[in-house]
Amino acid sequence: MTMKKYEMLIGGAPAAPASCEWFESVNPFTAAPWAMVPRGSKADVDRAVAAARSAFYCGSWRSMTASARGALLRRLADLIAADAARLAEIETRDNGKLLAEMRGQLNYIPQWFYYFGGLADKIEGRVIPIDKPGVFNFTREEPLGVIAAITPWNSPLLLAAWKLAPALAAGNTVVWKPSEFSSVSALEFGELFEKAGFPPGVVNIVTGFGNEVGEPLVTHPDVAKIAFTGGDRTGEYVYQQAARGLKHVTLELGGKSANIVFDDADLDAAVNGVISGIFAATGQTCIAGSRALIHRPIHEKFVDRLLALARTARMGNPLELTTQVGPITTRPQYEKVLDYLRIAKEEGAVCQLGGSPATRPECGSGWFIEPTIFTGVRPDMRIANEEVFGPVLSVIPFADEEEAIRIANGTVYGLAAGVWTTSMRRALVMSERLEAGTVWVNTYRAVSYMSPFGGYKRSGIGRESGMDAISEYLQTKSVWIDISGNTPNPFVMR
Ligand code: TXE
Repeated sequence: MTMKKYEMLIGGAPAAPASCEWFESVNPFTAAPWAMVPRGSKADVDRAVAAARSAFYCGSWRSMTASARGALLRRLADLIAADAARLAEIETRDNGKLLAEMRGQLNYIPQWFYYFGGLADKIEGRVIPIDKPGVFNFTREEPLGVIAAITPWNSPLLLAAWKLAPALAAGNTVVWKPSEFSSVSALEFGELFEKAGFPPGVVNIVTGFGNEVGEPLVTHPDVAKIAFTGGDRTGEYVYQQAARGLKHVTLELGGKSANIVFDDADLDAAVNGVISGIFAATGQTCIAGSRALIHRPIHEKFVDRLLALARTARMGNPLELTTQVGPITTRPQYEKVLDYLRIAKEEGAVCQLGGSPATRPECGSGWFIEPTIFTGVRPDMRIANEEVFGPVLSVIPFADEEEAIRIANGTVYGLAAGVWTTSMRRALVMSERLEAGTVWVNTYRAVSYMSPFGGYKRSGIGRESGMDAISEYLQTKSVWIDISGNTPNPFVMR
């Protein structure tokens, strides 16, 4: 079978890479290549940034009314909705996540473009009742310029939508670098911008590797802001590079989120929530509830229930709608998860379930790891502190609220947390004291285009989604107009 050879999107037209090289995109279920992705380089980044810059300063985008911009975003949303099933299948082939999950994401992605499309013409400045007589002072909210959007492989289009929708609504232009492991859906998605009627160069897509495309993009002098989702180590490096150019950044990084179950919880709901928090998406989500903190009085019985439910998980082909746990997306990630299984065992954690590659016949030649549950995990172990990004749950007992908070807040991360309790007081106290950008009470893994999302501590900087996100792509200008008609003393501050 010949594989489709893709092109990038630069200045509104398909673009072959300057390197004339392509690399294979590999299907994690079959471990076989299925598409050819352009290997971009600095030369392509330079072309894409130039196109984005020219679209920002010279093209029709600049002069377009905010309402027309919003209408374009909404038209794009309609096109995504019409194409959702096809794009979802492409994502599953590219990253091995369940088709059911990717369909859910693709059907939901249009909402980001409807929401931010609606917001485009509600970006307003203020008139300041300034303390100085004879002066009129007002503010304007202006776009930043060229935005570099850098996205990972786990939810390729969803995480791109979180950046593109507010960036475009605010009037910026974009160069998007998808993950080298999941670029195909991005390149297919790119075709929709032209169909929706976006002027050429407003959105450009350059594919390739982090060091060959990501880094030249981050350090490009004409890029105003970097909106990045990925690992915290890479995020830290990107932040350092961006600092040299004093660029704006939004960083959405990893997590080691605690799912905390109290003895007064609805245990049916809590078992379900803890299992979905770690095994949905094969644990490959930044918000994975990878630490289950269980109140001592119910620890034993709760672990039994977790094991019973986890044992029923159906693994296999992610394209089958009945599959519940799919493969690990990339070979390096698979090896990383296996490493952590070894580390956890060496540290003395007790493997109650899984702990090895899955050899079930339905897993074929994919990179599968059995859903794994460790008990006897101490908060100081590496398995309790480092992001595994796989189907691996660490269970840690706690005695009371104080200890739960201490353990939950005891890592370098702070992306999300779950609390399971029927006590209103406990829900409020915990949601206040947990150091996390999102706290879910009696639910887990809920996100919306309307609600701000982001991390505390090493989980990130800035917020995506909701009203907070638009200000991440704007800068405020203060305009002063003298209306006094007087000529003031030039030697004193006005
Ligand atoms: O991500 P990277 P990787 C975590 C997870 C995972 C680990 C590594 O723990 O095991 O990160 O995953 C681009 N300049 N998360 O290596 O490297 C890269 O090409 C600019 C959490 O796949 O962070 C890709 O497009 N860009 C996470 C993007 O950065 C660079 C999602 C993310 O890649 C670059 C994914 C550079 N120097 C992994 N180097 C989450 N928060 O959801 C790489 N990139």
